[in-house]
Amino acid sequence: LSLEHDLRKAIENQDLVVYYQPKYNLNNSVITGAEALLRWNHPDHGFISPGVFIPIAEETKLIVPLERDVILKVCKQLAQWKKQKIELDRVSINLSIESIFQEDFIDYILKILKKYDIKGSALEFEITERIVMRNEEYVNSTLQKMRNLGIEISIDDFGTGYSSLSYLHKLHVDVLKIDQSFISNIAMNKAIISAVLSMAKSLDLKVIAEGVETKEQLEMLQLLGCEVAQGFYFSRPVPTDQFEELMQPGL
Ligand code: G
Ligand code: G
Ligand code: MN
Ligand code: NA
Repeated sequence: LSLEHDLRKAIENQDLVVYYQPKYNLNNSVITGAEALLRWNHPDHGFISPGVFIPIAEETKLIVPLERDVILKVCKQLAQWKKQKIELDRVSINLSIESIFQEDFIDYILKILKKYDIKGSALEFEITERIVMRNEEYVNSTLQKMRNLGIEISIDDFGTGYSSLSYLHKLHVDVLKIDQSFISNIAMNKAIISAVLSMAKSLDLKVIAEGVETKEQLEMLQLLGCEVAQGFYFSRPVPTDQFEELMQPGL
């Protein structure tokens, strides 16, 4: 209950910061994009994990202003990076179902894109498999509206839900993010990852492997033909100044 109060204050006081975790193209080791991840530096308790405060934010609907703030911060940062000639294909933002269900959500995105002169194609929204697989008309039409703006949609934690694979071509998504549980036990999951990759190829979906922590996992992914990955092996989620350093490997 007190965390709810504190979270409300934190949103007002701008105590939440966005960290960025790079995504790598495995063919050339270039950073192609990043995932935006919230961090809360609490005045008394220090860093509180989103694993703790996101569920509270969802229960209390604070997730809506919270995620709008993330969208704003990311677009503002992208405008800044553009000035600094730091170029990324896309930054992805995790979205909850509550945000998607807000009637004025698309209007909000349009407003922010315009404010910072950012193209929709600079953004990607990550939505969990559970939400996407509900395949609700309202959600699908909202996802399609986002895609019409050039925004890509990815299925986060792919493989942990109960998705029928034959169903994927009907969904309004662009990217599958293979859940880290498959990567952490990659020797056991080779056949599954391989199947996901070939299915994605035939459905014209992109694939990214999440949670890559070791060289062995990376090499196995390369062997299987996975082209993009993120994980602690490359970098943890980092604040903007550290991310900028990662973008300039020569310096
Ligand atoms: O980075 P970390 O492992 O601490 O994140 C924990 C969880 O919090 C992850 O599931 C991540 O997707 C989620 N998360 C981080 N930022 C956001 C956000 O802005 N919105 C939503 N819905 N989830 C987020
Ligand atoms: O639910 P989502 O996939 O958005 O969660 C992303 C979370 O995964 C973040 O909290 C991020 O810190 C965490 N993460 C990113 N890379 C790794 C990794 O290599 N290993 C582990 N254990 N967690 C990771
Ligand atoms: Mn995610
Ligand atoms: Na994930």
